[in-house]
Amino acid sequence: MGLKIGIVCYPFVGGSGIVATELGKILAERGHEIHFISSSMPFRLRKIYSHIFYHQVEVNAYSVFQYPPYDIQLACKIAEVASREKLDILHAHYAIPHAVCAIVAKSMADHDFKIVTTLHGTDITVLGADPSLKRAIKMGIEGSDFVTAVSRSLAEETDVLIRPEKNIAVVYNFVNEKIFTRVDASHLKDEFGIRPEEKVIIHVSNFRRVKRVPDVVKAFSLIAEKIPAKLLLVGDGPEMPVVGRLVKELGIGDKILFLGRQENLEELYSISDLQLLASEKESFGLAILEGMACGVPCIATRIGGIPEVIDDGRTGYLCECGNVAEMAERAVYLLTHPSIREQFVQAGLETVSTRFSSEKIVKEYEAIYLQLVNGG
Ligand code: GMT
Repeated sequence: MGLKIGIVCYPFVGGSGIVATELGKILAERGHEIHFISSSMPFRLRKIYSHIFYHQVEVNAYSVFQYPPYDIQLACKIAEVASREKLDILHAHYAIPHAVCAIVAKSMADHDFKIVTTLHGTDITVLGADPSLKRAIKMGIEGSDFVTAVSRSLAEETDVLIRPEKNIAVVYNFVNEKIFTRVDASHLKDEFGIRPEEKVIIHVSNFRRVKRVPDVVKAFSLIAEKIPAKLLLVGDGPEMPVVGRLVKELGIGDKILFLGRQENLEELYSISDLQLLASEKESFGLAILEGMACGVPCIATRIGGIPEVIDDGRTGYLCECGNVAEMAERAVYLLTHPSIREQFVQAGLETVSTRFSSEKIVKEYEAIYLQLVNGG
């Protein structure tokens, strides 16, 4: 039975928006009708899909208010779409503001629907630690009909920080294998001036402080002392000036490509040998999975949900947060032992297809929706 599902997410670049968008696309392929409700078009929803609709939340700045009432306008839009389209499910990605807005919308709408909320991390690990927001997060969780977290670690952390009277199920993130697969992008190496003997290391993030991009640069600097290598820095964000200064101080500007925000990441992964992620908070680390699906093992920090994604010593390596020497040592080992790296690549591809495939995970969400709609 095809369901009518509303999806509320942050549409801009970021793991939660990507997961929400890919989920909507695959659900539509499976015969459901999808309604994205967001402030702008989700960035991976580039073309027209017959079963996917997009409803824009208008954010008006009224001179009488100091701040535009975005959350209220989102709640009104959800209520309007749910009533008109007779939504069965509203899937909110993030407890605040989205789950809270969905709850407000439900009380305003003249059609009843079930609320599924997915916790992605920042809503709990950062906002959940703010006492002024805790109550709202708890209300968003407890007022939802079903709550999921993208890793066991995040589910446990939510229990500790928020103490909700609600079970939180783990539904892992997934990767759209139709997009994330190794492609022939070797021409890019020439275009970027990467020599054949140079290993390519990639880091992809939004350059927020929690990502500790300076650690990536420091680890790379140690790696580059041992082997010829280039670092692709993909993304942009508040830490970019700090990163730029560090690169200058270390005198490695000629080995680093600042690529900014990019869309066709599979091409960049396809020319990469290794990924580095040095975050101090990460509920899952979607970039690890996207890289793995393109045959790129990752060395990352042993924090949050990352150990649930990387099998240490089999699909990648885990290092203590801040230990750049350990990260560099592991990287040099993997990059100078091609047969071991290849074993990691194969084990990573298998992990993607068995534990994190789109089919497996989308079916898990589908089962939750059906259970709710059928009164389970
Ligand atoms: O990490 C970010 O800064 C972005 C944030 C988001 O909203 O996309 O990422 C969170 O959700 C992703 C998708 O579930 C996870 O892969 C990221 O690990 C998580 N970020 C954090 O926990 C810091």
